[in-house]
Amino acid sequence: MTSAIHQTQLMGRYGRGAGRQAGGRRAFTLIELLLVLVILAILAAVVVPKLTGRSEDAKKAAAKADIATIDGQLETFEIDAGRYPTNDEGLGALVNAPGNVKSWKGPYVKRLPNDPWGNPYQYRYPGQYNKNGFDLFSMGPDLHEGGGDDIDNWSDSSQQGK
Ligand SMILES: [Ca+2]
Repeated sequence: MTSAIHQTQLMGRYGRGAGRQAGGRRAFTLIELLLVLVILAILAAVVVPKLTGRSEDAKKAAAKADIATIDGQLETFEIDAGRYPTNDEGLGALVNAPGNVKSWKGPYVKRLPNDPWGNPYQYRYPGQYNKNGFDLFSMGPDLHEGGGDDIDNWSDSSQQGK
């Protein structure tokens, strides 16, 4: 009994409120839409140029950081295995033990990262540039070796990415 009365009151309240709300909501939506458009315009004007201007620099920095990380993992592999991975084994030797390495203590990395442009990092042993070690590099934004945009482990870091 009480709940029935309560329900009617509630319905009445909601019923009247809904009418007002519907009218109010339509106006509010327009204002909201304008606000959102204004905010989007401000964001586009302020943030987008910064992002596009810096994204290449950020990618190069990310590639350098990855190369430094993988470099360290290869050194750890070398300490355990007594040698660097061969060209055939490649960087995969950091994830899965090569059959002939008994002292492998990996995985040294769970999953090999791709470079910021979606390509695997390139590994070469013995190195063409690092004669006593390995070459490790990203082919860079042009997706090919060379072209002056590679990020590698043999260039003077002040020259990288130029
Ligand atoms: Ca390149």
